[in-house]
Amino acid sequence: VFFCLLPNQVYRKSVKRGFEFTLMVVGESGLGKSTLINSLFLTDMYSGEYPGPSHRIKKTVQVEQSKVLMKEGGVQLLLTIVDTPGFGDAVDNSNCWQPVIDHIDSKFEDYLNAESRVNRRQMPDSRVHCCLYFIAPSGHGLKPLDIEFMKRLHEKVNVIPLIAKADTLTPEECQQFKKQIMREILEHKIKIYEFPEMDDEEENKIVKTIKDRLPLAVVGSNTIIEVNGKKVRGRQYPWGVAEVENGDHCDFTLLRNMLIRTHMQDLKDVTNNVHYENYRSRKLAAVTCNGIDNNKTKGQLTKVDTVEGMSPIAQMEEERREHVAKMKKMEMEMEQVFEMKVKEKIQKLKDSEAELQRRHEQMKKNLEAQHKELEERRRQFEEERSTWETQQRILEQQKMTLDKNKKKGKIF
Ligand SMILES: Nc1nc2c(ncn2[C@@H]2O[C@H](COP(=O)(O)OP(=O)(O)OP(=O)(O)O)[C@@H](O)[C@H]2O)c(=O)[nH]1
Ligand SMILES: [Mg+2]
Repeated sequence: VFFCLLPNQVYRKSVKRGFEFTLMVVGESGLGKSTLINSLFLTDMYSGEYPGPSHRIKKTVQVEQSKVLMKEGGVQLLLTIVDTPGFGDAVDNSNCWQPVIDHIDSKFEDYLNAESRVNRRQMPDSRVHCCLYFIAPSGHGLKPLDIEFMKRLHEKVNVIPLIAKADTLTPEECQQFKKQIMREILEHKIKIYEFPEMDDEEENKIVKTIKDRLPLAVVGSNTIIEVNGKKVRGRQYPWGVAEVENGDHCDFTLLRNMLIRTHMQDLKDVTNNVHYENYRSRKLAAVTCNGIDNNKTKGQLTKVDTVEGMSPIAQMEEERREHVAKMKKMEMEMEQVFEMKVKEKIQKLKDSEAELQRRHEQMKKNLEAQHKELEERRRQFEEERSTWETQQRILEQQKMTLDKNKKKGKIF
């Protein structure tokens, strides 16, 4: 309902591609995780009475994903909610975080694989962008299991701590409890999600409010109750109603607005730039630090073949030397080929020059021969002509003599 108010630039991008966001809930069993995500985003609600056993939310026994498509003013938000089974109720709670950690890692892995594919234009992002960590409203601070669990999560995902079932604490108790938890988080160096400063002054006020109220205290309910003629989500008690969306009763509305309105993009950015990068470099470290530090890189990280008895540094140095030698050899070969080619070309040019010369000579000779022949024919012709002219002259003279004699009448 609120993400139509996302910053303009983000908004335009989201209109085009739709928005993908994944939210995870983690915490001890029975703290109302499933109920809260239902209250936050899912629509199944029961009006009136408290739902009968068949309608109640069942205990979550495995990691479950549900998707909700939200639309508002043309913007699509595909929200993935990861519900995880609560822990702490088994006799042995060691490794109870494993299914959760595995899920987060597997989503990073999917993304890494998608990234190395050629066509990267339509990359689905199913990485977990935010993890709501539920703390029991005990009033006595964090349990060792909480500390351990959050420490395993904080390098992998944005952790936002919540006080579950805040309606079970009085406002004063709740205040005290919040302070104590923040002290312990600091003391144990648990890195929870840091709310960034915003450009907008209005939003900065919200950020300050959130920071002051951490960990956010929440109440979940799937029941609609009428309060002063208005239908609200709440929990009915003999002494009154705890209203889910009432800012005086808990921080539910603050949490929801923060998630889908003001901080969704930053949660995604931090996931990509910090947690995912960490995952990638851890993977890379497992590949490059193969030999030396197997203790640190055990687990799902893959070990790469090493040369027997060689330290990684020496191996890298060796590889570098091999590479340099290979390049030198290639360079030399290329130079040789080049020289040969140049020689060939020069020879070809020389050949064709000689050929041209030869043809030139031939043509010259031909011309000279033709010239000589013409001269010869000309000379012959001149000779013939002069012979003919001489004959002609003799004939003329003979004729003239004949004519003279005719006139004299001497003949006949
Ligand atoms: N008082 C109170 N009770 C709540 C609240 N939210 C949920 N509950 C109740 O707590 C019980 C457990 O709720 P679930 O939502 O199933 O708890 P969960 O954390 O998902 O439990 P697991 O799946 O076992 O981890 C139910 O009876 C809920 O009605 C709350 O905010 N206040
Ligand atoms: Mg559950």
